[in-house]
Amino acid sequence: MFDLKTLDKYKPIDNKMYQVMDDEGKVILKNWQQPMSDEDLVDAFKDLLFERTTDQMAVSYQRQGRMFTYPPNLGQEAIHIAAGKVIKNEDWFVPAFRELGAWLAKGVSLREIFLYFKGNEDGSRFEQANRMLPVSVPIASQLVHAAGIGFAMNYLKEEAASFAFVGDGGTSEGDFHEALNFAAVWNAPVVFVVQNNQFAISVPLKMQTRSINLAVKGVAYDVPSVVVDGNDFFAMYEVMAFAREFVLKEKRPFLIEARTYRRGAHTTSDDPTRYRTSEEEEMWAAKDPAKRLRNYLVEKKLWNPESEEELVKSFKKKIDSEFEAAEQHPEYRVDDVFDYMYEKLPDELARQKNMLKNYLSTVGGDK
Ligand SMILES: Cc1ncc(C[n+]2csc(CCOP(=O)(O)OP(=O)(O)O)c2C)c(N)n1
Ligand SMILES: [Mg+2]
Repeated sequence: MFDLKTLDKYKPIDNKMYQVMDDEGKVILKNWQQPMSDEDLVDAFKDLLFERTTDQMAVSYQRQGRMFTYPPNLGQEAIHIAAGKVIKNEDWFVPAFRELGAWLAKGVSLREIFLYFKGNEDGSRFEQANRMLPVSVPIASQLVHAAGIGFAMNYLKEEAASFAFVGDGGTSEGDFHEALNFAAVWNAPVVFVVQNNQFAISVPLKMQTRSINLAVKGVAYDVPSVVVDGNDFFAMYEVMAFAREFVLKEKRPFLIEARTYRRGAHTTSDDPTRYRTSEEEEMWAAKDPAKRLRNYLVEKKLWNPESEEELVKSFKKKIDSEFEAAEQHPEYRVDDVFDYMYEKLPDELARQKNMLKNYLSTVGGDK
């Protein structure tokens, strides 16, 4: 179990990484106890497979020209499933954009996810997800929202944490530093989760920072922090659960660096073969989070890998029908883009609206 003593042993300045399983799914800690029931663990693995299947299908929908863009999650799923198991209904979820499994756990529907990446703002409604913010496209800007929410939770004396996600690239933005500082000064119960997937589009981590790691960035702000193996479901689950308790009890933020690898492209518009080697990709494929958890379950006789194909088939059916429902959804209209901010549209925006409508009428776009 990850506790205060463990936190003390994994000081970011020593650059140690908290890990429970090795790359083959064998537990490497002494006197370690499984942190959840066998049943919950099998559920977690099914959730992971569901995320992976959805992700693969989303990439192929985009390739078929049925969706505008999509940021693949392949390889980062353990972080998302662990977060999904820890974040409670009353907690706030402040997303980046690459946390699919955690979104689903919070109650975002597949249909909304597909609508969003089809460019339809109805996909940001998150109707069944309590206390979930929409994606904030400017990188790291969501972190200041999370800090403000944490401040509010503390002020209102609510027992609710704010979970905020960001990538390694996002830690170079001013907003990251402002949010950490603000959250620490104002006793905000915020869990900052950095998914360090080694790249910000084509920029590798070594060109992103001279810091020894990303967790160490919490030290100067007095934000306790730790580096965790982001491909190790147990390590992620334990640290997420610890962090939630910690921020609520101590009334201060916590920073997690989840070390992982983006196995797919940045988005479907990117070609990673232009900036990374197949050796590196293979090295990380060997640390795959699904493989490690599957091996652990098989070893404990909790999982029959032969049943997986049927399960994935049933997932695919469900995902396909949700995608088809998203395709039937009414298109977003140009008027919807312009009509809700001002009572009377300013001249410049009126000009832009006309220009866009004229353009769309020539290409047959606006409905
Ligand atoms: C302020 C800002 N600058 C640039 C971009 C374009 N952009 C979108 S994603 C991205 C890289 C983000 O990298 P990282 O934070 O590591 O997250 P990852 O994509 O790896 O999950 C960039 C530069 C943006 N959305 N916002
Ligand atoms: Mg990144």
